[in-house]
Amino acid sequence: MFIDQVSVYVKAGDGGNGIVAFRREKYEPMGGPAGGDGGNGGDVIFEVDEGLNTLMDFRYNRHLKAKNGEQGMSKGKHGKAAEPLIVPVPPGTTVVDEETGRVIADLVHHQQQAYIARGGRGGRGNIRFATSRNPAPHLSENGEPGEELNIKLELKLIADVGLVGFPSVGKSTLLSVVSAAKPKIANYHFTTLSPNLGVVEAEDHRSFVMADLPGLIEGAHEGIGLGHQFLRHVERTRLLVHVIDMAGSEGRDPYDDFLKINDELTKYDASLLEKPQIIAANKMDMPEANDHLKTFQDKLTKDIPVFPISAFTKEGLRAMLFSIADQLDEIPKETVDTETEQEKVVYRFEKEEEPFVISRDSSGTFIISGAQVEKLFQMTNFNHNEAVQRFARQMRTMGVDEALRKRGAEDGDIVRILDFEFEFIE
Ligand SMILES: Nc1nc2c(ncn2[C@@H]2O[C@H](COP(=O)(O)OP(=O)(O)OP(=O)(O)O)[C@@H](O)[C@H]2O)c(=O)[nH]1
Ligand SMILES: [Mg+2]
Repeated sequence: MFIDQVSVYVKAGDGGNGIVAFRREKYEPMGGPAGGDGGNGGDVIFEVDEGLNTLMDFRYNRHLKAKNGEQGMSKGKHGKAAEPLIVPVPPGTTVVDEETGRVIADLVHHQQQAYIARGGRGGRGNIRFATSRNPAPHLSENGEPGEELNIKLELKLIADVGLVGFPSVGKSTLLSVVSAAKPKIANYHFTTLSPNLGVVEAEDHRSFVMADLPGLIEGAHEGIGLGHQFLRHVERTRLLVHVIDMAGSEGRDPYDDFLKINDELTKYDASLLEKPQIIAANKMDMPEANDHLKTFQDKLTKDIPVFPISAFTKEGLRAMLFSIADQLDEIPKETVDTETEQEKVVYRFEKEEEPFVISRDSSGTFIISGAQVEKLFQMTNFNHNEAVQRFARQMRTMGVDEALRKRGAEDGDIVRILDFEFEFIE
């Protein structure tokens, strides 16, 4: 129901280029091939960190790029492979391919990993192309480009903290000043008709999810007012923040409010009162609030912490948020039930595509596109004639020549792949 969503671009590292080199040692002026392979590019891997509960970090970091592999070196040395980029995500994160809508991964338990984008393979150096017929090849391969894609991350939010209290005590106002949520605020009852969730970040960067619930009144458990339908959201929270209008702006007695709301909660479900509760004594900016607070504290028999605050002036909020974060640290999250704990499918990122597609632009140029040919093209080092010849052979084997001929290509026609143009030669 409540979904935190963010779009992110991911790019795995490109493989390093292989190189063309020859041994040149003292007594061996023109030795054999010695060009090393490029290292593999880094993968982009998501890993569940159970300490996280929001996608907030991604809002400031929408581009995730793994490093490229190193180039091959002379003397047959391989380039170093790049380390994978491991990105922590909160449990419950679903990763969707933005283009196809396909679910790439469902990340559930601690340290579960999923490959989101694969790093490119390192290109081969000329050592690897040596054969008995061509012992000194002037041919190497460029690295394979790393996978790149746009993804959408989705996190189903479960509130850690629920705000309960009478209508108009300032629950929505409170949520609006401690989170980016923009709930409707007004001085009439039942302004809030359905729960609003916001992600709250304490100043030390601990964060939690807070739900602003519709106001409760006497008889809510029997369906009076907006009724009890929202109390089920309260059931799933770990901590209740009982918001009280300490100014008594509507003529009610604050302590009486406190008893009545707790009574409603108990009648709905007695276990609700076992949840840890703190009291947010709100509207302390009003002149009469201080006297009320004293009386309230005198009457309060339960050992519940009271935080005098003003959602208006933001006074007292910092201390309250710290205390909430501290308490949440102590309260375990609902344990994932064993059924969902069982092997979750991790969907791998693979594209099924035509190896190539031929089209023509308005000037009649043939355009060859498609991931597979484009990859071959990018892996070809056109500085070496032998590499160019190899590329031509690969195209022929894939059936590109044949297909071009069928589309009517003739000697001398212009063919383009990416930004590279060449002539078609029968
Ligand atoms: N003086 C003062 N007024 C406040 C404070 N917090 C909220 N208010 C006012 O109280 C009124 C009700 O605020 P809301 O945040 O809509 O109250 P609510 O608890 O969400 O109300 P419902 O959604 O109807 O249950 C608004 O007019 C607010 O401006 C505060 O700290 N001081
Ligand atoms: Mg409200």
